[in-house]
Amino acid sequence: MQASEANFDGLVGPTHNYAGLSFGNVVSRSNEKSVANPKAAAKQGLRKMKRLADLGFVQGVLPPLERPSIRLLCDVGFTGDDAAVIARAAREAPELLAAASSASAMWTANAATVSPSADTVDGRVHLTPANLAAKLHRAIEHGETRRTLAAIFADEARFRIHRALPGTPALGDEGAANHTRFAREYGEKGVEFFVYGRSEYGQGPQPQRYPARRTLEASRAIARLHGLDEASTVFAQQTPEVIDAGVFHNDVIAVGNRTTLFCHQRAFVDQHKVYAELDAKLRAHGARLSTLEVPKREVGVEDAVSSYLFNSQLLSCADGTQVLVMPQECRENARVAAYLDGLAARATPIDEVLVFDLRESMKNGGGPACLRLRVVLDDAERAAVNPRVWMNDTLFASLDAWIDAHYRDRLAPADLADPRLLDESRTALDRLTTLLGLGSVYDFQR
Ligand code: SUG
Repeated sequence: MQASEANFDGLVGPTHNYAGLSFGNVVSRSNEKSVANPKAAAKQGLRKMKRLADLGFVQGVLPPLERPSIRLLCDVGFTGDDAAVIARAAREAPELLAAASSASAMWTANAATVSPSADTVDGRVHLTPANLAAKLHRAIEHGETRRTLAAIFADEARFRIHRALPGTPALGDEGAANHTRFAREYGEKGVEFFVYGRSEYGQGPQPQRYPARRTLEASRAIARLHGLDEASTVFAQQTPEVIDAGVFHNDVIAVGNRTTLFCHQRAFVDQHKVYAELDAKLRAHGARLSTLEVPKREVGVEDAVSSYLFNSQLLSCADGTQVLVMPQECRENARVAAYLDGLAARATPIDEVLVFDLRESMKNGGGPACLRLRVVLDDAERAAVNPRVWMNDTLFASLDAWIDAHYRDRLAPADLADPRLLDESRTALDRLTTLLGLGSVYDFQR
């Protein structure tokens, strides 16, 4: 069956700010309390979507969630009307108000884990929203995410949307950021690769400094829920040292596409065994793994974390060549730039690079690959997706104007106490549901 990979990028929400909420995400912590520009952030993301759509890639958009989350603030005991809830939270628990206000749903690589229909036992596309249990501001996403996914992938004969796993450390799930799928052709059965930071019940090394957000147990649970078979799944552990160096998700140190794995030399425990298992399982489907490993003497783990080289998107063009979609920080790091120059001179699975300015998201530790959720779809499945979310000239123009109309160009931590931000955000999202034909997905619309 003919299939292609669609990338669904998260539209950056109107409350984008730098609150330092993610211990272990060293880049975002270093920008804590700096002033954000939500309008610029949303436009940077939108321009990436537009350019990739213009180049012929299948590009969709996922909406932001309702923030600040009055629901969270009420759940932790603040009462009164919305303005009173915000005012009391700002006074008594500004960190909870910050968690309730994060625009973190923009990083849709964490929205869900997705298995294409070619891999699953019932022949449907399976999506499991990630519980994101490691961080409060992210743990409140999955219920709303599930609702928006259901509005976009509504056809239950083709799409199965699970509930998130129970939100507890043993089952910490970070979604597609720790999942890659390899296959000769998108529409053929492939090998699904789950990368975890630690095991709750098994033995094994653990990071010492920063938390490992995803567990082996969560990975196995997703594989079971999606009906994947043992012969076509591989589970690998992230090197604990790289987590301690700021690699809080696997997509900060590795990216895969079709039969290519592009990764750092220190990405996985028993790295060569991991390659061998992937290759062996791919062979059963008539494919071979092609690994492009970056040696640490050329690019250190710190360079990978500060440049986000591996948080690039690796995309297949219609002619079979592959492009690496990277953030401009890669050009600004001398070692990474030198590596990339060397790459251009060699025959590798990467044929071209495209560079984007995603500075606002990058300062929170979110690069090109964090901003997208990959969904492999065959032609019939693609036709069953809500058609209004596909990026094209018309949608670009209307979203660009919508951002101009509703977004601030400056948001400092103290501004989160401003009750007008809630009204502005709701007005924007209400309009957005019309633009994207989503119906009433938000609490405030119900
Ligand atoms: O979960 N940053 C996000 C970045 C997520 C990146 N996603 C992938 N690697 N796929 C996180 O750490 C920072 C928000 C703040 O501090 O304001 C934040 O949540």
